[in-house]
Amino acid sequence: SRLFVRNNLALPEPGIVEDRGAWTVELGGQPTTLAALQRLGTRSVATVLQCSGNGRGFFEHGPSGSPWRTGAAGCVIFGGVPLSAALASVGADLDAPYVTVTGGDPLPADVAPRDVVVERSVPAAYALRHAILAWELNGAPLPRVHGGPLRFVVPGYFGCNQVKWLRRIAMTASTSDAKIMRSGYRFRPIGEAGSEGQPSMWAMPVKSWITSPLGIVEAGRVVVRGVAMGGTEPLARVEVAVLREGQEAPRWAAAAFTGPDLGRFAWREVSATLDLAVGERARVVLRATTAGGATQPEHRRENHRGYGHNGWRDHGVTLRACAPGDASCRETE
Ligand SMILES: Nc1nc2c(c(=O)[nH]1)N[C@H]1C(S)=C(S)[C@@H](COP(=O)(O)O)O[C@H]1N2
Ligand SMILES: [Mo]
Repeated sequence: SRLFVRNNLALPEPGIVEDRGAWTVELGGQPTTLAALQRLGTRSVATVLQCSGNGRGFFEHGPSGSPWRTGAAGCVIFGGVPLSAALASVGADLDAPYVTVTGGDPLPADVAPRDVVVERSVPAAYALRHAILAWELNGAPLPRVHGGPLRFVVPGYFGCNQVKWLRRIAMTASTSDAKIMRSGYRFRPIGEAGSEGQPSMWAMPVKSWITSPLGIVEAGRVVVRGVAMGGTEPLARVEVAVLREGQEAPRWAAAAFTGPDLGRFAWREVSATLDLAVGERARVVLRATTAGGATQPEHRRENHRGYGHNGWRDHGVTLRACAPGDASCRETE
């Protein structure tokens, strides 16, 4: 219930989830129903769902779109049928470089459909290994706002590829010519228009951030908690550093994994303890590294839409330690 919601168009009407089993989806040119897909069995996957614009609020050039800092992400468990099994059940030819996926958003009447339709393409080799067609979220029927009755889920990829109200899946020779794929969700220099030559927002990079505390703390031993994700790779380690007044260079120490390991696409809760003296102000930062050796960069990579920020410096928090029992300890900054 606390998961962010992001829609490019209007939300489909409530009736969309009234008769879930009758929902139709075209697979490799053949129509099938959700009821038929559900007879193929259920597999679940824990994954981070994160908008490309999560962290946009840290960019200084004022990119358009919601200025998210860390709110446009959550870790959830989706349940459904593997894409490969669904395509095999209708005898679809799997030999194509891309999987192209179309959402069932209501399209405004006054705009060219290809300019607004939510249709994304992802590399077939990756999707056939990991993607599922999901009808469950955390063990319950997928809510309408999150794409119910049926949604495409490609774990480890950015949110824009997790197409809701799934209507069509096709194996394609090239990526979709829909605007959202052709020029949307492109990692591009500030001021430059989107085009096919620029990287599409597909795989998520390694990232972490602090979730608590976020401001004033009681001096003494402070437990800092956060989350860390490897994107498409398992995590190897997470480190913490305390930057005291005037200190720029971090001295990294190991943070501990505290939450369960729900697989490489999930995030993991981490914690670290530090000591702060009364009146001290310190910047606390986290840095995650994957098993493959990918590590968070210090800084964001500037880009027009403020996408893909995984820099460790911006994602730190500034803590101020007050005397235990002091009234100011109950304030927040
Ligand atoms: N059909 C459809 N699917 C969609 C979108 C959309 O507008 N329409 N938005 C995408 C974007 S940009 C994100 S970040 C995620 C957000 O998923 P959520 O709303 O379930 O959190 O859905 C993706 N799937
Ligand atoms: Mo997004």
